[in-house]
Amino acid sequence: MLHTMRWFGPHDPVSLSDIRQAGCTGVVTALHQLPVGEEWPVADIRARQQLVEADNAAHTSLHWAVAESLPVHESIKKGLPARDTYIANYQASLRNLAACGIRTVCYNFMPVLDWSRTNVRYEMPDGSRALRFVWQDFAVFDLCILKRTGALADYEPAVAEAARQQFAAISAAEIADLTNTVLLGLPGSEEAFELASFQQLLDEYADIDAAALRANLHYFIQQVAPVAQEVGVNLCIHPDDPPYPLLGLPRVMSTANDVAALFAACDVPANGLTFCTGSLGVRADNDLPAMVRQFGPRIHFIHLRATKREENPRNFHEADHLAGDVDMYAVVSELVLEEQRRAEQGALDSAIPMRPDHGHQMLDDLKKETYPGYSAIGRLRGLAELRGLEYGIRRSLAAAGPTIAAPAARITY
Ligand code: DNO
Ligand code: MN
Repeated sequence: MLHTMRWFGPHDPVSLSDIRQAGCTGVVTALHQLPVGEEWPVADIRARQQLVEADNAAHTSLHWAVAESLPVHESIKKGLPARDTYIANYQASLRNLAACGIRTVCYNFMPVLDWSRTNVRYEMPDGSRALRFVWQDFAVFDLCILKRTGALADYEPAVAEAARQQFAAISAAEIADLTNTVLLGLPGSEEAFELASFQQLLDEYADIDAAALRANLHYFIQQVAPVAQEVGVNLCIHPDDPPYPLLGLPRVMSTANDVAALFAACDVPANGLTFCTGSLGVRADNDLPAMVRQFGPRIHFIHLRATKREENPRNFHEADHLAGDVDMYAVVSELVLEEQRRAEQGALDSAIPMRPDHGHQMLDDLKKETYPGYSAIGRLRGLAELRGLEYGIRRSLAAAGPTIAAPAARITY
């Protein structure tokens, strides 16, 4: 695997030097400063690339390996007439990224909100802080703060009642905190929202059910994947996070069937997947090692983290990277085997870019302002554990003998 970390650009409190010292050679970044839907000009891409590479003469080399995310404009998700203009911009951005040598592009197709949590400071038993999603807390936001039209139908009566009681008992500060966590957006989300105008954004999806959203996704991929294929870019959709509908909005990238339908809609290798174990692993009915076997050649990017479901199966928190519900040994073994198959088939570069997706806020970072999920030390710990796991798997596969070809060593210690 190509070890990478996300970098939010010059304002990120985690520096490129930190990322290099964590053991990465790849950087995952995006032109967050550009409005969603605009073409990414070559000059802006090059400028970001130069920042990433600025210190390479003096130190080990870093390069911009993955664009995450090249966001999809809401007009495309809603299937509005304006979508064709935004799709043309998207195609132009893909060509521009390819011209700069950036060949992996991640996106998602979640309506309105990107990833969602209800708590970004959940205390773990060891004192570190994790991200957590609690269905009842989300109901507090939805039913009592936002007061969304039709929300009641989405919650079990007992959850709705408990949410009302909880709302009556919490402080104004806690209400503000929950509102900000949901609406102001988590790192990487391209937009922040205001409570007063939020219902309007949801209303625009009133006539868009899962089938309509899926049709809009398939229309999009049929326009952009052939361009990606032509210019040598691997597109990779990020799964829904969490992988079930929120706020009455449909979600169509949560299961193996969703992925298979996307691939069938435009059957070119460039139409691929970001294999995010933390997102897919929230659903007990997703068999992750089997999904790696099913979609192997189409996995163009990997996010590794572990989520732990709680008593209410819709609740989860982000556990230590190897410690959640997903069998990370099995998943990483399948991914290593996929890379071996690529090497055996003569792929020039069989290493799939991988990043530790989030980490706990811990040690010195507890005293710092950090982007939730993206502090340095927790991700460094996660990457170190994952590299160790990968290394052990590679060594034991090599020791198993010539029936399984050992790939060229990717990790040097
Ligand atoms: C969730 C987060 C998100 C994700 C984007 C991809 O797992 O890492 O920022 O990367 O939604 O488009
Ligand atoms: Mn992810």
